[in-house]
Order: sequence, then structure tokens, then C-alpha cells
Amino acid sequence: MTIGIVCYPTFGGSGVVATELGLELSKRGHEIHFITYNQPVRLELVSNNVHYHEVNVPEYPLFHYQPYELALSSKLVDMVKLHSIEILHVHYAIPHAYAAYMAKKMLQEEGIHLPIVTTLHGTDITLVGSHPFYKPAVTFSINKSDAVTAVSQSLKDDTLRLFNITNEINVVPNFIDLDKYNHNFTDCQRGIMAKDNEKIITHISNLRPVKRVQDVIKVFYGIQKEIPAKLMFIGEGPEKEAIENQCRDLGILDKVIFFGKSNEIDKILCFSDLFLLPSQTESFGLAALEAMASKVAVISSNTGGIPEVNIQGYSGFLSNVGDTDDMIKNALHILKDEKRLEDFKANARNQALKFDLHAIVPQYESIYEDTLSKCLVL
Ligand code: GMT
Repeated sequence: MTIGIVCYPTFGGSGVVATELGLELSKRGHEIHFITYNQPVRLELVSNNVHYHEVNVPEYPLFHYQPYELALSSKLVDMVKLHSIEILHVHYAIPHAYAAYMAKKMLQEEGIHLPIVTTLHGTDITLVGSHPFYKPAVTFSINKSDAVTAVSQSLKDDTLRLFNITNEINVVPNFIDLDKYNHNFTDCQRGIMAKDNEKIITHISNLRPVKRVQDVIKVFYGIQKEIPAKLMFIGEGPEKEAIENQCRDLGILDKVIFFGKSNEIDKILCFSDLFLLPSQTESFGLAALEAMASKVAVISSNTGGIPEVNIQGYSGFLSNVGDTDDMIKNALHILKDEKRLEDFKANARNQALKFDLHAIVPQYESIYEDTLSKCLVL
């Protein structure tokens, strides 16, 4: 198949999933065209069946807001015609599903049929999409897609609760390329980051308020009062300054290492013991899955789709949003006993195996095939 993929090219989970999906589909013989405003961060290799087409939005002083949807839908029309793209998979409803629908309509005028698969990722539904300013357009573009997927059962339920949806929603969970996390776990160069007796706690996110990064610091503060520990903080975002100040005020700056954005999270996760994800909302929690694939136990909130990924008392523990005392108690329960820590780490890896890309990517392929054959009948 010749497949177009539209996504956000940044460090967000939806862009990561879209990129990994495209790369795996290309290995399975499909021709992939990424269409977005920057080269996706995890798209390191452009091979003969992986292509990247940049959407340009020329600045014009008359416009207060530059019309990205317009530029994207025009680019989609051009690329579909030029490369005979058979199906378009858009990740994140806003504004991708809307722009895709406009492209589909323009192409229809020329007798070209373009089926659209929309994947809902989380904040496009729970935070941004359900805002009254966007809701009618989001509802419309979900209902007009030829197929819709959500990354967890919880996100599907939220979508049906928040919008008036007439389309079927298929749950296709996020996935992971386990080969990337197949270290032998003894060559992690842990000694560079911490002393032998120190436990390594990690958090990765885009440091937006929804991630509750202040809770990460509170939980770490509670842990390091009881046992020697270091915190690895990966990511950039609006809360960064606030958490640096929080660490300074608590007197723990020397125990926290800020990495900024990183393309080497597998190396950091390799020497981590515990991953913290206390989010306010989280449709899936891809970062937790990446940690689990690296044999890292997870302390998280119990919101959204996280319970579909992190299993209570097995791969880690889940607490109510904001209940940092419970998170500290659970973290210490795991960390204070070496045997228990090793069991949780092994369980985390075991749980991650359920999300192996070899099991999940074929689900997208069958959705493409079904959608294409349904559209041919129409
Ligand atoms: O919040 C983020 O981490 C970014 C955001 C995105 O759309 O890029 O993540 C959402 O999609 C990820 C991939 O499907 C999910 O793993 C995240 O749980 C989800 N974030 C939220 O729901 C807050």
C-alpha cells in the first residue's frame, strides 16, 4: 500500500507512535509518505520507501494566525496526486482530521477517492478537542473519517462520552519496538549517574501542567528522605522553571539531573529503577510503556488509560491523582527490598511484551485493508 501519514513532528507521544508506525510499515513493504511541518524527531532514516514532505506556511502580515490547515490540505492534495497515495492515516484529530477531510473533498472533485483513518491520541479529545471552540469541528471530522481508532479503551469511552459520535471507534493500543530496548541490562554505565547504593528514579514528559511534574518532585523528595536516590528528569516544557525552583527550595538540586529533550531515552531508562508518571490525565502513557520495556517499574496515577498499561501490584502501583503520600509509600515498598525491586522490574518488562509492535502494527494494516475494500464497494 502507499500510505500517507500526518502527525505532529515533535517529542509528543502521538508523533512518536506515528513515526514508529510508518517505519515499521515501510519494513513490511509499504510505501510511506510523512506529511508534516518538520521532519518527525524519531524519523532518522529516509529510505527508498520512506519519504518526508514538508508543509510550508508562508508568513503573511495580514494574517494574525497563519492558516496551517489550509496549507496542509493543499499539500495533501498535491502529494496524493503526485505519489498515488492510496490511504491517509492522520494522528491527532486537531487539525489533522479536519484538513484531511478538506483534502478528500477536493480530490473527490477530480474523481480521486482518498480514504481517511483517524487515530485519537488523548489531549485532542480530553483537553483541547472538547473545548466548545473546537468541539463541532472535531465531532464532524471524527464522524466523517472512514475509520477511527483510539489508543486505549479509556480514550474510546471518553470520546463517546464527550462527543456525539456516530462512527465506530476501534481500540488499537500504542506499541513498542522491544528490540530497541533489548540491552543486556548490565552494560548501562549506571556508574556515571549515581553511586552504587543510590536508586535511580526517572521522569520523562513535555513538562506541561497535565503531567503534574510538581508531584514528581514531591514523590522524589519523599523517597530520598528515606533512601539514597537520584532523579533523572527528561524533557522540556512550560513547567521547567517552576520545578527547578521547587528543587532549589527543597534543597535537592544536587540530586536531580535535568537532561532536556533527548533522543537517547533508552540509554537513560537502561539504568533506571523506577519511573514516575503522576499525570492529571493520560490516554495511554507511552513513556511508562517505554520505561517498562526497559525493565523499569512504574509509580503512576490511576487516570485514563494508564491502568491498561501499568498493572497494580505487578508492574508497579497506581494511586489517585495528587495522592503523593501513597505514591511515596508504594515507591519505598518497591525500592527498599532488592528482591521485590527485581521482581517488579521483571514484571514490568513482561507486561510491556503485550504491546510488541509485531502484534499491534498488523491491526492497523487490517484496518487499512478493510477501509480500502469498503471504499471500493461504495
Ligand atoms: O501528552 C503527551 O505526552 C503528548 C500527547 C500527544 O498527543 O502527543 O500524548 C498523548 O498521546 C500519547 C500517544 O498516544 C499517549 O501515550 C499519551 O497518554 C497522550 N497524552 C495525554 O493523554 C495527556
